[in-house]
Amino acid sequence: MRKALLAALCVAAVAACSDPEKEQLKKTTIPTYDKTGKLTELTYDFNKNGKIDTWTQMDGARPVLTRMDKNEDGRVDRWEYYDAQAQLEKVGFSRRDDGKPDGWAFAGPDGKIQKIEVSSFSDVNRIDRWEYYDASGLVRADEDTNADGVIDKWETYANGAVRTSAFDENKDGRPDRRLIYDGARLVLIESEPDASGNFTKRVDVKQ
Ligand SMILES: [Ca+2]
Ligand SMILES: [Ca+2]
Ligand SMILES: [Ca+2]
Repeated sequence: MRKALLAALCVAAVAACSDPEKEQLKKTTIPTYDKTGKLTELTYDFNKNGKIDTWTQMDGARPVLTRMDKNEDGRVDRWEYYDAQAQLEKVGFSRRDDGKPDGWAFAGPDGKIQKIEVSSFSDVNRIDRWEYYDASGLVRADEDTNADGVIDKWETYANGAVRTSAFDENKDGRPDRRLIYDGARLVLIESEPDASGNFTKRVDVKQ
């Protein structure tokens, strides 16, 4: 997006574009200013088909939030949030594709996804699932399944498949039961944790 924004910002100055290209860019790059003359929004045609698909909320020269309709179906499907230093902070997406963000991806220093926050309420202030990633992909997910603000489900993943899944069943904030998988196969059920949280009961699942 930074590239798109830069292109948009220097639309008047760019000499490298051909004239029709420049004309189209001019038509789809529409600035909006408030009463004091401060730039508040800038549009852009990201896929260069002549139709505006990107709207960036601006605080003067600083981008705040970019909304994109990448497939141009009339519903926003990508949100880019910038911090006070105009650095990309997180990218929102809509798993339901209903025009509202319900997941937010955070990148690590290498640019790869490090964490995804998910809200089943499509509300950035009501996150109920936290996914953690490393180079191999998803490694861990914590979830608040009953929306009481306390995590009650913990999963670990290996090679894209769930490895362990632990549940808090008596609402004390600690896991009471843990299911161990081998591939997609449930192999072990642990339960009855002692005071320090170690499971005292183990049941092998016979196949
Ligand atoms: Ca477009
Ligand atoms: Ca869309
Ligand atoms: Ca909970």
